[in-house]
Amino acid sequence: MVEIKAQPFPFPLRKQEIALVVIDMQRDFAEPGGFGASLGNDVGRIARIVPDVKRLIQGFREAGLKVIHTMECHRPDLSDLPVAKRNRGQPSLRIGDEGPMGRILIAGEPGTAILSELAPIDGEVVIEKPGKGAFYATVLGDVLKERGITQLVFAGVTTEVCVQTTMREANDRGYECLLCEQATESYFPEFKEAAIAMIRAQGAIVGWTADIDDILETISHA
Ligand code: C5J
Repeated sequence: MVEIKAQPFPFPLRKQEIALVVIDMQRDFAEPGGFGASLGNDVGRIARIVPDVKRLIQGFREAGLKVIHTMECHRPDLSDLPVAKRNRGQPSLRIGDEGPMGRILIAGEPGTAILSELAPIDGEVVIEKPGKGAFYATVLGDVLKERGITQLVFAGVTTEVCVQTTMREANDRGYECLLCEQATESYFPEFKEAAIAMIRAQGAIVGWTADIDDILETISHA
């Protein structure tokens, strides 16, 4: 059996059944003027992981493996935006408001787009999701089933919000989940560290975590 070196123990790779899920690498979370910045966050932290996320995506593509992208966004008429989500917190701009990159977190707006360096290529699935978890109110579960995917490697942002929520949703649905430590980030370094510790605690209760080079090395030779 081929294994990826991981924590808390090696991840048993089934190459025909694995896909990379890149969560919400959108301008709204990584660039000034977007949703993340409107909440007072240092978006530079997110921009810094772009080269590693790109390397991971490239490695999956070169190994002939599937890459799935997600985007947190809402319909222009806000019909899929719960009032409680729109009203939460005290941001300088709320979801749906006009910002410097268009309407915040609205499908089709420039700021909602995936960062150009990480843009999906033809044939890659893009899941638009109204929630933090990528399974809620989307076709992700059907897409994975149709393609025979049972193992998911995760990258993207933010570690403790959309990445961790989606990993927990996937884990409850029976997927084996592996988080790439260098290809995920939080606005809060201590939250990233805590999320990684929580995920792999108690014998990988939510999933495994691994170094990018160990993942890339193993999938390229499997
Ligand atoms: C947040 C996300 N943090 N993609 N979204 O609101 O993690």
